[in-house]
Amino acid sequence: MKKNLMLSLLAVAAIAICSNLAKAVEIEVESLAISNAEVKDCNEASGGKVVAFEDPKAQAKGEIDLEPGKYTVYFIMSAPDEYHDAVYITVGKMKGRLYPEEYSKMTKSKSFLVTILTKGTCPILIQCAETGVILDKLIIESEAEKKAKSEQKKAEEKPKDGEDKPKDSEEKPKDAE
Ligand SMILES: [Ca+2]
Repeated sequence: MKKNLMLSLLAVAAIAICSNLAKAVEIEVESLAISNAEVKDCNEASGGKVVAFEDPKAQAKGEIDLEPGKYTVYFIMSAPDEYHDAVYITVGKMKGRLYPEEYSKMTKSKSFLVTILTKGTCPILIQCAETGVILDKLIIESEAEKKAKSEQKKAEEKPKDGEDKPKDSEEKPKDAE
């Protein structure tokens, strides 16, 4: 019985490691090397801080290790209107121009697709396209993870008839011997 418990603990650990690997990378913009921009406190923001791009020369620089593959890149950000809403984001050699999906609230931006061909350190550069943008964090989500998520969502939506489905039915390993 002890052996079984050990095995199930190992399995739990393996699952934890795998799901951790699949997690989207979230980079607080305030944690990057900022120039010509101000880090500001913001209660509703992740990490309690945002970076305001009020200077056309504003930028944020960093780097990240990525496995080869396809990634969806987007911001959590806010902007006042369509004339003050755009930032350039460069991941590796690919550059995109992103802006929020809605105005005057902290929300997701449009996304762009990045392909990483070689394993290694990948430079990240965020540059001002229009002033007035407030950046909370940058999210880099692997396409494989996105696919897994949407499949999970589909599976959750399937049982339509009957009572409410229990949402967090996490199965914990039983300590019974
Ligand atoms: Ca933040």
